[in-house]
Amino acid sequence: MTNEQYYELIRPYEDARKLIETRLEVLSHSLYPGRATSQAIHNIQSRIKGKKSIEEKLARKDHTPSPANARDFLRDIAGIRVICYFVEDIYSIASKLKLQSDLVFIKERDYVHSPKPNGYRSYHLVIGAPVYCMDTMEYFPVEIQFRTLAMDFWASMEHRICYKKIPQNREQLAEDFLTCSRILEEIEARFEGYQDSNPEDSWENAPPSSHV
Ligand code: 0O2
Repeated sequence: MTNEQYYELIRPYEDARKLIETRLEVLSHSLYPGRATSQAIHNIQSRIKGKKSIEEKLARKDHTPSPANARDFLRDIAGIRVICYFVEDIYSIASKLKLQSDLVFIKERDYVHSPKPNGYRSYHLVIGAPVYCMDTMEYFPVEIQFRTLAMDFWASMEHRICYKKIPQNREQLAEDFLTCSRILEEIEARFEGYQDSNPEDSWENAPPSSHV
């Protein structure tokens, strides 16, 4: 794939990425009306897959690295990572996004309910976003990875240290990462218990004359 072909390939994916990111931002501050300071999302990161990374992924899937194959076989050229506070936020946002009638559902993988054997937890949703160009419209896939802060901490460290690598003392490391994943899940559940213990900004508890 030449550089020119790559830049032409990614243009509509960039438009699709922006569209979905804006939808997520709006959902984040409108999801819990009445909880003035409680946004569901801690932060959003996004990226367009680089040329080398596209070519390597196509090679791993036994396809030649052409723009046509990238369009046909890759669903994560546009990627968004949504870091939430609580597991409940992940499902609330994802379900609201799936209800938006101009978007199309492509696929999901729920590694929160069913973690991968290595301890990886995340909820992946691939959504088709409409991109209009002159008289035509086409859907482009955007992969959204929903994680809590704890899931993201684990996945970022695992990506850095183990993912797609063959580190020394591999078995011990795998065991340690699995243990850490479980510990983080427990810590996350503990924080979930504190979730409703600070209701000072809830409308229900505000005195009649207060202004927020
Ligand atoms: P990178 O380097 O992050 O871009 P696919 O592989 O996308 O064709 P599949 O099976 O649907 O097909 O993928 P899945 O399971 O939804 O995973 C896709 C992405 O999730 C990966 O992208 C990673 O970003 C992340 N992921 C999946 N498993 C793990 C894991 O065990 N550890 C970590 N840290 N991340 C994981 P890429 O393209 O593989 O990698």
